[in-house]
Amino acid sequence: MRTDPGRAHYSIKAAAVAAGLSVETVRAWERRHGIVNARRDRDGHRIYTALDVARLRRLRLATERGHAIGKIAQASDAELDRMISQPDPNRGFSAPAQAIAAQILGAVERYDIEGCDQAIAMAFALLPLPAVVGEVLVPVLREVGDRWHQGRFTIGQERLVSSAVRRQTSSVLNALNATTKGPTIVFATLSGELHELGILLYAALAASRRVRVCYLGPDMPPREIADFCRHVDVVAVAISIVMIEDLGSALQQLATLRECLDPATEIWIGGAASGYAAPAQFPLGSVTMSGPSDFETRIELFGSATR
Ligand code: B12
Repeated sequence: MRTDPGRAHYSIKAAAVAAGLSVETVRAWERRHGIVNARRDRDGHRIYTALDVARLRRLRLATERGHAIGKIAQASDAELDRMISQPDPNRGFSAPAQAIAAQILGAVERYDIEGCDQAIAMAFALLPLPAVVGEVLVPVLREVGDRWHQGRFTIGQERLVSSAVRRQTSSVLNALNATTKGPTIVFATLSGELHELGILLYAALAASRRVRVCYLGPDMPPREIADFCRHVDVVAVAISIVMIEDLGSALQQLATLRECLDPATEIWIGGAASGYAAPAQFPLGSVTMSGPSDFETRIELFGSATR
């Protein structure tokens, strides 16, 4: 099953929420800058396609990087993607986060297992969870990956840090999840995708927002995920796609997942490789998330619908 990206099916409210904007902003951008050409339904209300939503989201991300909407309103999607992929000049990580990240990397350089564990524990103890994820662990994991790729870190050093991150994030997730009841979001990666830390960190973020989380982990066949969801009160399945080479397989598996899941269950998709697929390649009922702000918006919506 495939999304028809040209089919208009979002109201202005749904489109604004999905793009991370307010309805007023969408209206003002349309009026002043003609950003998308929304069609009208029989009652005269604006309706938006998945392509419109993707464009609105790109425009939002570019404006968050300091580009004036008037200057970028007519930019192509490829130009907007280039703007979005530049390092964010407004995003200064806090000094404590930077110091802890440096401490973790120093410990890994020295093969200091306890030092690495202590520095990660310090991040969880001292910083709010979004900062632990966004300012410490993700940058550290990316740096470790780059050093491994350049031959400056061994596989053992990569394992040292990734297993410490997995252990400590899992225990934070379990503690947060212990008292939360209600509809659940399932987190997993598909068959063949072994990179689980992105989805684990996002599971912890969701649990910290008082959402019940079920973490199934990596390498899950789509039919098994769907089977699990039939036994639990699941509202969304969050999937991470990291390996670009495996994107084709991931898209096929997502189609299978969609076929087997209850149509009301959303599929949330993130991870480094997910941005390489066009919106039309994802099945109907999927929500692609380019970063923490999309995720937080969705969690907020989900929370307000179930509270
Ligand atoms: C740890 C690691 C591993 C571990 C994973 C252990 C584990 N338990 O997860 C192991 C050893 C298994 C591994 C194996 C491999 N790896 Co590796 N690995 C990494 C490393 C260092 C960290 C991965 C990670 O956790 N990243 C940090 C996460 C937190 O970032 P992220 O995935 O981009 O996700 C972010 C967002 O996208 C978001 N997110 C992610 N998912 C989702 C989902 C939703 C719904 C939402 C809302 C958000 C979201 O969360 C994150 C925070 O913003 C990366 C380096 C890197 N740059 O990431 C390489 C890296 C991903 N690996 C790489 C490679 C090449 C491999 C191997 C092929 C190596 C090999 N020759 O065997 C295998 C492939 C295994 C497989 N089939 O999956 C490459 C991938 C390049 C590519 N082609 O895409 C990287 C980038 C390293 C590099 N610089 O070359 N790896």
